[in-house]
Amino acid sequence: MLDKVVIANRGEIALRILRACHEIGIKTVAVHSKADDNLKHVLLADETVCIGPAESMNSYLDMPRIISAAEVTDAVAIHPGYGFLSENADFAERVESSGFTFIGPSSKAIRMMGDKVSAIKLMQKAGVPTVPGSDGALKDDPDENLRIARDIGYPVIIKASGGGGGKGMRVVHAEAALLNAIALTQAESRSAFNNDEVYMEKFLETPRHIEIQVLCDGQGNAIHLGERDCSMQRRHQKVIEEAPAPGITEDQRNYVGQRCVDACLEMGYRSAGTFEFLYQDNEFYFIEMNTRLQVEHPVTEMITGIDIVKEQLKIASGEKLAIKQEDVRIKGHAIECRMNAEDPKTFMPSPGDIKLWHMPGGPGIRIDSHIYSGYRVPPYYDSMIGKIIAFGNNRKSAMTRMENALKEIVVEGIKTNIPLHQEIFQHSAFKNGGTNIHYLEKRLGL
Ligand code: MV4
Repeated sequence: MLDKVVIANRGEIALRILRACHEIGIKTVAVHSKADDNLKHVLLADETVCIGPAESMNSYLDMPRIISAAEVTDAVAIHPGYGFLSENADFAERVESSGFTFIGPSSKAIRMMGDKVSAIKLMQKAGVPTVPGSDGALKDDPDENLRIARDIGYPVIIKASGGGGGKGMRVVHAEAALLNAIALTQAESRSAFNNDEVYMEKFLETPRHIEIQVLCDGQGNAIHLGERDCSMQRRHQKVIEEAPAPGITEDQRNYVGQRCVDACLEMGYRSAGTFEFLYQDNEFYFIEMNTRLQVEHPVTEMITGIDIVKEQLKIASGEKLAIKQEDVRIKGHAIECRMNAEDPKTFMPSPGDIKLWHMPGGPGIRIDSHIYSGYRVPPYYDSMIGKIIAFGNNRKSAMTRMENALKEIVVEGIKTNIPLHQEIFQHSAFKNGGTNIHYLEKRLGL
């Protein structure tokens, strides 16, 4: 097993990684900014290294400082968490070439999936269903591009190959706007991603966002852990996630899950990963792969009983995956609410002193949070302050437990989005399940 791991992140996920390490006897190094010396995982870590000022650019995003911290503490591996450097192929490569283990996929896999055109090509080769589209990057040929769009049928969407997560996309509703939209998206992505490659897809108007979790050891063993529904979102920020996705049958799950496993084996993928799909009219369409641990991983852990972070650590230490696909049993239902330090109406961040922090409990309630009474939420980072996860034998039970848990929460000193969650749990469309990605923004009148 790994001897000592650098946790190159902050907040709840840094604490989640520390807990997994300590559970299996791995020593931890918390690297943190000057604004973060009171973070819960920093107080609990075996060793700590201050790597720079509050600004992420010179701390959590500073590759040499993080690698130096691993060197001075004699750590053997680095866990990047999510966000920050987690999907930066150059970072993974520098970690590898400095002689440390990157707890995640190879830099090669990160690079290939980071390039959306090459990711889609790989998926098609493995039999993963993709969105009808341009079959690769668009060429500098207006007539051909007009023909491709006409064949697909409007509306279409132009996406930057270097984009993802909502950056560098443009919807085109009619032929008259196509060529200009391509040129604009190219120009934007050249300046934003230093890559002007763009591609075209049929624009799906009312999809759900459903993703498949995979675990692979890079030694020929890969499994999927079923799906999560992440459709409840605002401006590409997920608000509520759940697993399994309402209405998805076991046959659908097995089919699309197995195609994802095939893709992992095809590319020799290692560690945890997530295949993002749009789901509309009973069909799955691959859009992107995330090569990191995700915020919403707990809902999958709750319905499978598998500790995804511990599995990442075991895989990184060279162990073979001990779980076979037939051992993966989906039981019950889990829902996660992301707690943010923000105004529930305006969504403006609300950092500050937490005067009182009281979290719910009881059967089926899990809290993943680094917050404690007396902690000050700094203004420099993401406003997520934790996650409430409710598990039940079925969706109704998980929903009831979450509704009751939300009522138990007391946070004083800052504003949170708990009132927003309470409101969403009153919506009959959400109670019924299966709302699409536009539901929340429409319902909020945005
Ligand atoms: C799409 C789409 C509709 N049709 N692609 C946005 C983020 C990036 N991951 C892909 N995105 C989308 N791609 C086609 N062909 C709609 C979106 C989209 C979206 C997807 C998932 C979750 C939230 C979203 C919000 C707006 C648009």
